[in-house]
Amino acid sequence: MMSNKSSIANHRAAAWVNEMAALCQPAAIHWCDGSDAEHQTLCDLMVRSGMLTKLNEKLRPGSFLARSHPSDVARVEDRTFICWQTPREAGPTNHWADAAQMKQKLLGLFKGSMEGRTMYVIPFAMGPLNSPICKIGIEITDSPYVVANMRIMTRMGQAVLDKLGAEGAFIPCLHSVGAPLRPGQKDVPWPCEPDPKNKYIVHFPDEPSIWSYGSGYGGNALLGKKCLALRIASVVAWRQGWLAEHMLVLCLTSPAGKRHYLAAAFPSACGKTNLAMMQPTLPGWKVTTLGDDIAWIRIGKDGQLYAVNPETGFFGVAPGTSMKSNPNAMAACARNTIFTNVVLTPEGDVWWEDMGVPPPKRGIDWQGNEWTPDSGRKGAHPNARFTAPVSQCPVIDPDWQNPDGVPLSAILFGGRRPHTIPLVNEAFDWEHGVFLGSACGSETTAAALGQAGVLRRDPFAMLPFCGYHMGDYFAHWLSFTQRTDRAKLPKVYFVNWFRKGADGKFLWPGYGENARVLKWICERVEGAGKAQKTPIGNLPTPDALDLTDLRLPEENVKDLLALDVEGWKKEVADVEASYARFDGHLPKALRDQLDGLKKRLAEVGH
Ligand code: SAT
Ligand code: MN
Repeated sequence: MMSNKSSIANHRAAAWVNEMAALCQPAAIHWCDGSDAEHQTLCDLMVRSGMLTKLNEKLRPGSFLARSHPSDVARVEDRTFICWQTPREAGPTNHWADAAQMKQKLLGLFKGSMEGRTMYVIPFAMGPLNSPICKIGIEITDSPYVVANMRIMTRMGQAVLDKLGAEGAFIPCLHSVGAPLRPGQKDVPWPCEPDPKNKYIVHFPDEPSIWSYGSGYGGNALLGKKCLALRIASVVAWRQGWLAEHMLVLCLTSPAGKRHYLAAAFPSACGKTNLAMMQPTLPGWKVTTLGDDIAWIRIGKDGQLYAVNPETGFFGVAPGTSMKSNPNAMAACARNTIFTNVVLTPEGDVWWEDMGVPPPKRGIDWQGNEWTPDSGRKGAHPNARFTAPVSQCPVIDPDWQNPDGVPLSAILFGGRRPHTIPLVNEAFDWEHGVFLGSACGSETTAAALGQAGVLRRDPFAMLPFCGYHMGDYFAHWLSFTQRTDRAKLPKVYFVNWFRKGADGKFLWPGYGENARVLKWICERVEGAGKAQKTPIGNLPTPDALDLTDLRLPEENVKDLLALDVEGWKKEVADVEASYARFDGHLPKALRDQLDGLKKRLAEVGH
């Protein structure tokens, strides 16, 4: 078999690649070095095969458009498996499968799966290469689209092989789109397994290893991201005493130059990218970005929690991204970007719904069909994405690659909650904060296949990403009071930009105005900032938020900060129902939190 590398220093890596090649039967093997020349060759190849369309070099330099198969547009949570020894270890929120049986199934699926295709070997690192937290993976894939995306999303190529050396350990990640090319068979633009029931995103946490079959899309196929940096890393973190979280990381700098680093967990497609790089409307305040999706958090030498973004790219939702909602994301994806499932304009540029510019009179929609704005159909898929380098974000934080990470002042949880949940709520202490995280709920979005817009409990925004028993995960969070001085732990908040009024309209303008909430959080962290103790947490007093020049009706502010006792009673019942599934694994401290909240609500009810 043809390969561009006859020998590599790491014998385990070489042996594993040979073994997988014997299984998958590719026509050739290509070890990726991550170079510009390699990237160019791969993009040319994909343009020829129809997988990529080159965008207008003047309007969108170095950028491409891909259109996925219509069945392959989002993560497939139903087809995502965690193979622990027993289902108990995976817990009630994961799909468990018996490791031996699943391996047999996968060996059958992967047998000959790369026939007629090139097998790409991608050495990649999550986290800065010089960071103690850095983890190395090797992804084998038959998708050049995956290679091009991994090059943006991770540190990838020769430097990683060098770091791996002869003896270094790596996490094997095997991926195939599951569409072998028989001799003479014509390829399609987006090969994949069209039958959703035949896709498998499988994790073996004990090995650890990742096997992904049948999908070429984002979180299913870029295995460094959700599979390694969240599901597998959450398990490693649990064992080693750190945290792998679905969080953005930002730095908020006050007009006086005081800096606070914040991490925030919201479910997929709930505005993490927008918050991570927002432009504060408050004069003199500045946000700089460290990451928009994943944070690895460790206790530093000084006892504080330090966060590292293990990624190097943004895999952001395109629809809704505009100069108004997120000018920094617009700048980040102005060049060297891969767009997936957006509209192609006649000029060779891209467009999507709520981009803030008029749609082209005609274009090609995400399915490759002629499209006009009055066709009654969406031009871009609601989960259309841009893959853009973090380095292109105009407000990138100078410490975003700091190997030790940045010290967190506060941790925020949030979700899409049209009712009940106030704009911002401060936890009384760490345990109460963990309770708020465990009770996280949100309306579902297009980021995962399935119905959008229904409320589901998504503890810590980790429901699809926690690799072990969620009850044990809660206990792990609670254990941090024993791992460090409680006073050094970040303060915890729950925020909700999505509360609606009786007229169904959002009460809060969101985006850059969210800086007003962040400002209050920083004031609280510093021991100032006015708050009132309520049964659910500390809420800002009516005059505590800086609403200068906001021109928001007073009614809205009142409603946003109102304590909806009846709504909260329902909330408590719903959280209690969601806890039932954790049975013996639910920490007593959280049961106590729930009981305490119930009691406090009952008292105001009288
Ligand atoms: O999982 S993806 O990386 O495709 C995006 C998300 O759902 O957060
Ligand atoms: Mn995400």
